[in-house]
Amino acid sequence: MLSDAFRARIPGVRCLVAFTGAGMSAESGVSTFRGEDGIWQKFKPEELASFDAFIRNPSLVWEWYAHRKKVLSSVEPNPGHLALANMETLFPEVHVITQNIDNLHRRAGSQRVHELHGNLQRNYCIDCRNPVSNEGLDLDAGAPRCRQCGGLIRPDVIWFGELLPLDAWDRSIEACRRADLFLSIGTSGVVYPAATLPGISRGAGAYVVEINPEYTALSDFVDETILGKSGEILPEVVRLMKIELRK
Ligand code: BJW
Ligand code: ZN
Repeated sequence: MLSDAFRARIPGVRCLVAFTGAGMSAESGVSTFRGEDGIWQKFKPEELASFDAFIRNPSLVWEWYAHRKKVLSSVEPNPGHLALANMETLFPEVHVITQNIDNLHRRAGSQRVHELHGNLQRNYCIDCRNPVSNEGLDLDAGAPRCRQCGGLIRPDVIWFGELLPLDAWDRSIEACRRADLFLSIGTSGVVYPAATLPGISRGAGAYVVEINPEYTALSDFVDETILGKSGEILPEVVRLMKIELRK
């Protein structure tokens, strides 16, 4: 399953970057965005995933996020998440750069997680910026309000047109520049600036491998694509990595 070129790289890996998207969590039961089963089939991104949409109709946007928070409260990391956490025992430095907001990498035990699009565990007031936990939210009466100032509370996620968190972005760029091996997992690679990361890492010398059941916008720009589900491929990659490292 691993090419000779991929295998040959493994013993020299000091820094590994896993860059993940919604497909990473598909086998945990979390919907992807695009494609046949994606949530954008049912909901329009421009009506839900922008600040303008939120201000236009906060209750509608909250209905969508309340539903997704509920889904996330009942899902578990899958064998793919666990395999990535396991890679930390094999290489000196492992970074997970994720576009996902589901917290599943941390729950699987990954230590260096850089969240580019926020985290659904957190919320904040758009006026006073006060952070609000999920436990502190009252979602029964439409869009929740801040207890300090009465402002609207929003989920701490990154919508279209918003800047990515600067610290997570800077740490990601640095890791991409240091990486010897870069795995792009379960992302369609169409959302920017996240989609620039595989190219940045490859330009700095990393061997870039994509893992996805389908070819994507990134496929022409990686060293190889392994076609398959991450929950099945990644445990096998770990097994083969261990064999290469024992040689
Ligand atoms: C499996 C699998 C299995 C299935 N195993 N794999 C024109 C050109 C270029 C850029 C732009 C443009 N117009 C606007 C922009 C900028 C815009 C952008 O990129 N738009 C493009 C869509 C055109 N980007 C932004 O606005 C970003 N900010 C920004 O640029 O700031 C600068 C700026 C400021 C002011 C003005 C203008 C610019 C912010 C982007 C924020 C993205 N937010 C979302 C929502 C997060 C919150 C939430 O979840 O509700 O992030 S959108 C959504 O897409 C989400 C995801 O993180 C992101 C990426 O999606 P992902 O993860 O790749 O999922 P899918 O569904 O696309 O793919 C899943 C893949 O899994 C598929 O390939 C499957 O095959 C695969 N798969 N099963 C492995 N078992
Ligand atoms: Zn407030």
